[in-house]
Amino acid sequence: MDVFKKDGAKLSLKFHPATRDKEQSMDTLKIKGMSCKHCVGAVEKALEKIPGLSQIAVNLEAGEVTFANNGVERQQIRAAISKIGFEPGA
Ligand SMILES: [Cu+2]
Repeated sequence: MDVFKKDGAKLSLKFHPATRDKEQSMDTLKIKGMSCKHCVGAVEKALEKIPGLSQIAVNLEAGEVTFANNGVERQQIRAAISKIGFEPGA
């Protein structure tokens, strides 16, 4: 988590294969259909179950979720959102 507070540190990790599993990138995904904090909670819960995702933050106003992704296929994330009744963006 601290890694993302220091740009220099994040960059240097990329050049060290041994630290690869600590390497993460922040992703954003649009989500249609969220209307209240319960929707937000449902999306957060669904994504927290996926190993490799962390720092999950849903923005209701923007209709999107931001997360740190350590190697999870985008399609898998979209499927988890569809499964609970929301419409993920591309
Ligand atoms: Cu709701």
